[in-house]
Amino acid sequence: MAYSSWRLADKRYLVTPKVIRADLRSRGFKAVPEEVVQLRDVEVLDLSNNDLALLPQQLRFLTRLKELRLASNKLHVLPSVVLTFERLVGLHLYQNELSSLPERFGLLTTIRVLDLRGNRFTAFPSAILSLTQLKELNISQNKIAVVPDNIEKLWQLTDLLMDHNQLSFLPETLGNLSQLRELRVQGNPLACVPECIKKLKRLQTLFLGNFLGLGQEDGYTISELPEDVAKLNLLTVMTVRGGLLTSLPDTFGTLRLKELDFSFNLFAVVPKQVIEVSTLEKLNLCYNRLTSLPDDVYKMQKLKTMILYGNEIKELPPPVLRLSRLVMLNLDHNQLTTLPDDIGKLESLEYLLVSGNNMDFLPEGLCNLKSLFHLNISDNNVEVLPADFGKLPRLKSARHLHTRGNPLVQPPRRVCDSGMAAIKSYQEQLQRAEVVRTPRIKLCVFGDSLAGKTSLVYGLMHGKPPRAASQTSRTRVTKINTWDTKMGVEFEVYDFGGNQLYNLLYQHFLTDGAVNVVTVNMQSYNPSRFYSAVGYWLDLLNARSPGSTVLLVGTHADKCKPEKLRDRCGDVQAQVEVLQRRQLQEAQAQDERVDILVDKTGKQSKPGIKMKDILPDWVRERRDRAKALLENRLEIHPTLMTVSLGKNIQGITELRNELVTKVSDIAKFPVMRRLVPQTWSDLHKVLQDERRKPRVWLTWRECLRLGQRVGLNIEKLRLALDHLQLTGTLLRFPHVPSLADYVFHDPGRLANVLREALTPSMESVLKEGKVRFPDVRWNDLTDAISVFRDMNFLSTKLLEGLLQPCSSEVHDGKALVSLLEACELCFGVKDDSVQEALFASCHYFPGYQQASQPADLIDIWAEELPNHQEQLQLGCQIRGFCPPGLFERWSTRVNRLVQERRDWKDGMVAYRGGVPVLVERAQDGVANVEIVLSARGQIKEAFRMWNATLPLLTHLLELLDEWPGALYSTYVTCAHCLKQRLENPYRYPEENLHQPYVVGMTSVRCPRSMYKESVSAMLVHPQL
Ligand SMILES: Nc1nc2c(ncn2[C@@H]2O[C@H](COP(=O)(O)OP(=O)(O)OP(=O)(O)O)[C@@H](O)[C@H]2O)c(=O)[nH]1
Ligand SMILES: [Mg+2]
Repeated sequence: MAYSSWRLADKRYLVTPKVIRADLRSRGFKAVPEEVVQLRDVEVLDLSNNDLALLPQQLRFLTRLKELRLASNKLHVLPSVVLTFERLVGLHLYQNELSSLPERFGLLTTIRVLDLRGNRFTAFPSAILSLTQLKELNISQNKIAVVPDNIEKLWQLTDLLMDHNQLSFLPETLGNLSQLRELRVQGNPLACVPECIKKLKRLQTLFLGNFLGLGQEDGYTISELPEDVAKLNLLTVMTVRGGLLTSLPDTFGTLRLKELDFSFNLFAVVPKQVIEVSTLEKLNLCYNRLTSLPDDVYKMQKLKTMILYGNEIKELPPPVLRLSRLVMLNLDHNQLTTLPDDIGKLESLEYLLVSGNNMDFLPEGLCNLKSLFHLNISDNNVEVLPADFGKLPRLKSARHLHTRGNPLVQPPRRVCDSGMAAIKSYQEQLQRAEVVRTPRIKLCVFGDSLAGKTSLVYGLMHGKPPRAASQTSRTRVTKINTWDTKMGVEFEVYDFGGNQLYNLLYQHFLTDGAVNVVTVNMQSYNPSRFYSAVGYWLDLLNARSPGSTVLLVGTHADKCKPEKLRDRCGDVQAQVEVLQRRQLQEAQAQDERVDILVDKTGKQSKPGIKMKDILPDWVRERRDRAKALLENRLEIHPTLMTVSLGKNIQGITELRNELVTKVSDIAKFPVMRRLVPQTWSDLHKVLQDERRKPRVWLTWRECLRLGQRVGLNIEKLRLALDHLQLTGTLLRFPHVPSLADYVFHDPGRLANVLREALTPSMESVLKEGKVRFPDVRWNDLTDAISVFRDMNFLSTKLLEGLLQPCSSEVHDGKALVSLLEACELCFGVKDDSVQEALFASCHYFPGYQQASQPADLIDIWAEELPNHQEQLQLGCQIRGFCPPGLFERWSTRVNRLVQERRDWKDGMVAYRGGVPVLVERAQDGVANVEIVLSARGQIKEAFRMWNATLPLLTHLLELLDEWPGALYSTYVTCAHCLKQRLENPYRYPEENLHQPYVVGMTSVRCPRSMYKESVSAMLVHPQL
């Protein structure tokens, strides 16, 4: 019977004297109460945590006593009555002031457990050595300097705990304690790992190291572990805290440890031997010098606890996310700036501690940690919690969420402090709210140079013609204005410059969902100029966003006589009709071609399976694209509206009304909804605020952060950004790999950067040379300009200088150059042999190149195909209209895939994988463009030739994908015809490109030779 609720006032114990266990802890006893003597049956007497300095002699009547607990009292000497307990098995004397034990103590030979922790022993009490039954001895936290040799007399010891003493060595005889399961000698000034431990074959737990654990360091000395450690094959727990370890013996990985603590050592990487310990469940590497985690960390598949606080880890690499059993991850006080997006993969994670890092952002993925129970993000720079944070299913209690020391604004601090329920309801409320807003829509104004675009925009916005020349000076790239019509809609007007050079850039500014105006100067119009003045823009729009709405506007009406104006308007309209018919026919023809392709490639339909289900993916994509194009025709307003913006203004009111009517169709312009989620409207506001800062773009991560601030999770953020893209307020390119990280929240700034690069003003460079390039000599500057003019290589330093007007602290010249590279306008070329900084690094802009094919190509590409070689030729035919800038952008994109390239306006020769490759662009007929890629080599090199050409073609097709209205097909030219130099060589259609070569394929007959000759299948079907 236990008697733990004893109150002295209540003397019931006298009535029930059969007390076996008496719990008299923490009663403030200065002396043992007399009544205790009467507990004759007591076997366990716990008097811990009182103020006892003595025990009464009468206690000797407690003759059944087996366990006496006297911890945390004031004993200076062992009370002599203790020596009378002949049955004593356990004696707990820890936290007293004992400094010695009487010799007679050795007579208590029944003792098995003796705890003398935290006393004042300066020498090992020799009386203990007589306790031959002793199994567990704890003499930690004393000042013992020597363990006697005859410790081996305690041959039954299983647990020997001697942490935090002053032992500088251990006797060899300790190795004879063959029953020892646990040995702790942590916090002693041991110079090395004691030799004797290798003999302790039964050892399961070993604590070494010099760390005192109280913020004190006692001269770390253990700098290596002996090879022998690996022989302790029953060892499951090992601690070497506070050493100088940087590496481990090779055999360490063979240990079958479950817990390993190497905290406070000097490891700079997680040793591979630790990762090899596949049984490990708990790993503590806190306060080492880790800066990262190795990729094979995932191999520790049993790991449940990983403690890494106090290192210098900057990021969590993806392999960590494969530790599927991880329950506790402690990364407090490292240098993390964020957590991986897919941290949610750690399905078992319950404890995540990341306080004291540099995180200013938490990924949405955090909300997928479905087991998360405890989170500490204190002392970071987090302003915003992920939008679904409140939905974390197990993180319910405020006690387990620590957010202090963060500048939280969303949800605000007071909400965060109120706990998860408050956070959840705050976030839900945010999602539900909607606001009424004036809708905004993107309006693009196109037209020839000087067609009157800027004047028209001015007229629309101000209701009067522009007076000052400065109001209509030549538009460079695009100028963006917000125009409030006061008729329930605002337009974000993109007024494009008419200069042909800017054609390269349209792909960055044209997006779906805009309303478009094509202006034509009626004063200078004549029928032969139709295509450049009007047709080109209609083809451009049809290629980029088929189905978009277009209004045609004739400007300079005041400069035309009425009948001339009527004739010219009539001609424009008639030619527009012809062009639309042509576009329709092309779309139909494409559809028919794809139908044939579907027939050819669709496998035999089986009963119950529709043909479309068994088409190859690429054919299905082609078919969907052709059908979509057929359905989405440009919607061109039937009459050409004329305006005058001379001295008097005319036609503007009608045009304004027409524009407002056009966009009021909500089915066609869904952005016209007046009611939008509050969060979208808030996002718009914060993005507008960002425009005040000198930034050209936001990174995707910054955008996620802003999204979180207004309560948008990643999916909803994407929807909101799509909406803002439709309204013309921002631009982003999630499908262009190099640009996926950029969000252009202020497209005008992007236009400025592109303008500086594309129409570089060398005059201003020369004029401001001293200011912009203080460390460049005048002559070098003029040389660099000549190199650019003659060879199109623009010194990177010069380019950075050109971009200076757009640069800021946030985006310096280098960052802006990277932006140009990401826009695929140019690529860097380095020449290591050149010393001068001005010439060592250059940028090449394919868009500037005007030179024709150089005469001296023969060295690389002989005019005639050498006899022993074959030519593999792949082609892409783009019909009707070729997207502007396509070839130039492709040329930039493939730069990293080729070596030793030489370029001219319509081509390039280079090596890829040692194979020479020739690429040529040719205009075929009026509007068809062919891009042809050829490689040469022997037939046995067919694999290399495919590898040299096919990836280049794939990149071209990827770029074409951005133009849903572009019509194209690919082919493989017959190598037989090429070899024979036949005119109009046969083209094997594109399905061949999708049918890889397999060994055993027979050769392919050449149709041009009336099927008499043949060509190796290796040159028709790709070798992959
Ligand atoms: N009389 C008359 N002059 C016009 C009209 N529209 C434009 N202009 C003049 O034509 C010139 C060119 O006009 P802009 O509006 O700058 O032409 P733009 O199309 O913007 O030119 P870029 O931006 O260089 O491509 C200016 O001098 C205008 O004043 C018009 O309807 N009547
Ligand atoms: Mg203009």
